[in-house]
Amino acid sequence: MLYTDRVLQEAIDKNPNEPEFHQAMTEILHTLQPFIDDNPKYEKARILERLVEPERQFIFRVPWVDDNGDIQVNRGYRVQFNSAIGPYKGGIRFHPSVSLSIIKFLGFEQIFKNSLTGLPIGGGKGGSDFDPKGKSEREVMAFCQSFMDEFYRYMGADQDVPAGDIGVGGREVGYMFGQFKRLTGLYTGAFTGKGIAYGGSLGRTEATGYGLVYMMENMLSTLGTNFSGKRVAISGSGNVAIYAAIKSAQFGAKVVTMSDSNGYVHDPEGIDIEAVKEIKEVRRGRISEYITYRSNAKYYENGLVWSAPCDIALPCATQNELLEDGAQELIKNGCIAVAEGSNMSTNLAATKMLQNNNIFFSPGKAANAGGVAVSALEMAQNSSRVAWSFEEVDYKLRNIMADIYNSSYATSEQYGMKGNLVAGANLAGFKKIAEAMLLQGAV
Ligand code: NDP
Ligand code: 2IT
Repeated sequence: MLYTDRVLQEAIDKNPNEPEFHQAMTEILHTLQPFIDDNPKYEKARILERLVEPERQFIFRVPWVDDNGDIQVNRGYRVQFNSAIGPYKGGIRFHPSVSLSIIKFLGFEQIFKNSLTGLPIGGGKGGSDFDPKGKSEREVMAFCQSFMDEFYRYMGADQDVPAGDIGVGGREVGYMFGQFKRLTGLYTGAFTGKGIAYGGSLGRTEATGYGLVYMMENMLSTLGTNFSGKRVAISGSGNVAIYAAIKSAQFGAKVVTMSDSNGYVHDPEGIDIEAVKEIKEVRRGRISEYITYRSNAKYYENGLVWSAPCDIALPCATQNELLEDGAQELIKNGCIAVAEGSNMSTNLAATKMLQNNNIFFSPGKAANAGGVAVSALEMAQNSSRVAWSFEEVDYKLRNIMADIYNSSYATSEQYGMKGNLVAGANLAGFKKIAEAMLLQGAV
């Protein structure tokens, strides 16, 4: 049995009931096979066995008092997956679907993504099954403070540096950082995605969405084209989706769809992003409200956002949101390129369908790495007590995304899979981590 297959089977057997983690491991370990075959030193050093086992993981109780005076209990998670190249780094997700499996898949992907950025950050992820939707400001604050009452002892600027993800934006980061500071008495860069008023980096809010579009810019350039005049289908209407839409429009494209968990809007004239920002960022409303802003737009409940004709697709909502049926629609409509804003937007079958039909595809760990990359720049600014301009951060981000694209593309070519960015990104990310693990001995 091949080394990768054996490790994968053992990890699946050891961690039953973790389907998302199995999915993420399967994709990565399968693409690592050619490289591992050439380098028996990795098997000898049990690198894969060590990679699939988190360094440690915490599951904790998060009790808080709601506005009726009742006590609510949620479950908190933090998986500190791998610190071979830097302190654990990765977001915190608040969503009712959060489970250990989801946090482990995200943490596992984060190891490779963070390695690809070229910056010194290890991999981790956390979250809770808490649902911020419909909660009052006070309830969200009470929850965030209770989450930190437990988690603060395991994190720190040189230890584990969380940030946002689904359901965790500037507001939640502010409440969590405030509580961390109160509990530890330390004003350090222990969190990223902070407000600009208290140590955040300019450009972090925009970074994931802008970075995603910079990745696509490189992909389109290889295809001999650019964003100008293209129709872009975007899913989601949160942080990543909104800034991907803004940058796509700045590059001359027309964003034709956006969505949330209830449905999607199709505006063939081009989405009015200011309207989406007002609905989502100011009022915390639903995307269905968009049609009150634009009479030409249509709202579809329960429909498949990928059925709207487009040239470029940017899934920016959540895992497994673009499966075989969505891929089929994109192929049918002549889409030329897909880049994942969300982590693991597609499954393996859908990815293969896209690739086999000549749709240029970038996996999330390359395409959405701009967010964590600017988080690492926020850490650098915090530790040197300086603040860079928006232009400086954006310039660095654009270069980092070009570097990630170039190294993923070059690695795919080196291993005879030219243009397969899934293989290229996994291999390029892996090489650096494995090297760091080998140099540090059996730890
Ligand atoms: P937000 O919470 O800001 O937005 C999430 C969006 O996705 C919302 O529109 C939400 O709709 C939708 N969504 C969430 N869960 C589901 C679901 N189960 N089904 C359908 N729609 C859903 O999160 P972000 O924009 O920050 O994150 C989006 C994706 O990008 C995630 O996969 C995240 O891991 C990834 N990512 C985020 C980074 C960041 O810096 N924020 C960095 C790299 C990746 P609704 O409001 O109805 O829930
Ligand atoms: O998935 C991700 O890369 C994030 N949610 C951002 C992580 C970070 O630490 O900025």
